[in-house]
Amino acid sequence: MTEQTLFIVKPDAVARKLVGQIISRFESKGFKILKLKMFTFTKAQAEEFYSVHNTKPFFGELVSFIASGPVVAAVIEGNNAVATTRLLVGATKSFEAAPGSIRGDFGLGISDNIIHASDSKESFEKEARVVFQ
Ligand code: FUP
Repeated sequence: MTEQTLFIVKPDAVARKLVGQIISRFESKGFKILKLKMFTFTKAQAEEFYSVHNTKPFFGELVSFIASGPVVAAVIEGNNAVATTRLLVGATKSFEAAPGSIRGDFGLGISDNIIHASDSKESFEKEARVVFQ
């Protein structure tokens, strides 16, 4: 089923010049890029983006990290986009993520885990609204 989802190349990956390699993985997999934007989150925008986590102990760290430098956000489209993108991204803790996944190949961190991807259609709709207005 054709779906859309959103991913964000996080500040750690932008700083490490991994943007091209990461976007390339989604293109190689067959997804179509519908929207692409480089920007830096304001603190308020980051708090809204991550509002589902606002009771978690790591919320402050999460918000300050995502707002710490430029990110690249994309809306992509393709078959089973939400679940397949999560597979390409890999487990949350990069040091546990499977080799072959983006986090598994490029990172070691938890907050600084290279990439964010929407985890449901509802999350995609909310996150796309926050990022692309
Ligand atoms: P994911 O969907 O894989 O990005 O992971 P979650 O939605 O569970 O977590 C969102 C973000 O919170 C992760 F990208 C990293 C951060 N996080 C922490 O910093 N500490 C934790 O213990 C869990 C998540």
